[in-house]
Amino acid sequence: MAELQVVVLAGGVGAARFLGGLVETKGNDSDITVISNTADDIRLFGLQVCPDLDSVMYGLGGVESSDRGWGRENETFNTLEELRAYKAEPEWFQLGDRDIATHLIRTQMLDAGYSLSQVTQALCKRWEIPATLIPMTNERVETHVVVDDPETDHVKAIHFQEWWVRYRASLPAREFLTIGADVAKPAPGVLGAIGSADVIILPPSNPVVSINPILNVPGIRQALRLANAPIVGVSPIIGGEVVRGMADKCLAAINVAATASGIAAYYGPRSGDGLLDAWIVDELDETSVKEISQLGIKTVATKTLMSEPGVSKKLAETVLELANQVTKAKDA
Ligand code: FO1
Repeated sequence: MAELQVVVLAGGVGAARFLGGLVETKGNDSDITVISNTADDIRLFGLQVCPDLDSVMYGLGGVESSDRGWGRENETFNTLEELRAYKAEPEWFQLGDRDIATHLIRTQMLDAGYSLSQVTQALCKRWEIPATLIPMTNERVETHVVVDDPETDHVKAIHFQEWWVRYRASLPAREFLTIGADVAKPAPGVLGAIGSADVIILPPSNPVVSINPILNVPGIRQALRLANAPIVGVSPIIGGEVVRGMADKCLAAINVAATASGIAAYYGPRSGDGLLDAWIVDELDETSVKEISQLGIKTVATKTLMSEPGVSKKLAETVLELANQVTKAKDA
């Protein structure tokens, strides 16, 4: 039997955890392509840091820090201490010693003329990850957040990482700008993977700053809309609350309710001008199933809290089962 072609759009820790479950359930008889957000990327101390690519790489490599949700396990911070002793800016972002090695190699290869896709492929070789990880684009795209400067009260745009890490999303966001996206091209392999997929998954990632930048790269949203494969999403909300991070602050800025149904409506049904064929909500949000189904999105409720053992595998099974049902219904 031909391998199942699975495409996952990824950003951050929720995607990395989901992918762990997907590999557990389908690792040997599927071909998984992960298209990662790169708009969180930032150059610091001369190093190109790619948080979402690294979350997936470390997560599937089994070396991520599960406490922090980013960076490496068994990490030390000696270089950071030295940088701080020199009063090197910025002081609000932490880089671990092991993690720095990844950024050093990435930056060296980029500066030597390799594309981000080529560099990512080279880095992933070390970890033997059971998926193909590709950046959404090889061009520079960054999320900037428009805020009122707390010092001057003037409006200014700051890098997403400064808003997220330095200010813990406490400055009300007026707008999110995906700088560079309008002139970016999808990285090689992105459109082909979407076109030949059997299943496309939006894992429980932040819709505004993780998934939206991917959709903003010209050609990607359209390829998703035209794909033969069903698109199944997982809600990042549990019991009416964001699971981790500060996604509610991002959603508020674009006037989307931080609820399972608010986010489903934001992505929209594929039968309209949106993306979703199916949507999985947490069992605590079961009351929203009817309302979301009425939008034309096949919806089921199940356990989605992936810090509990076995849940990510079960969730991945539910996603694949739902995709299968959508495909069968379409073919009937
Ligand atoms: N998140 C933090 O809250 N504080 C940090 O100092 C920090 C450093 C960091 C370094 C490398 C990396 O790959 C990720 C890092 N993150 C840190 C996580 C990152 O800010 C994000 O959570 C995302 O970009 C959102 O997905």
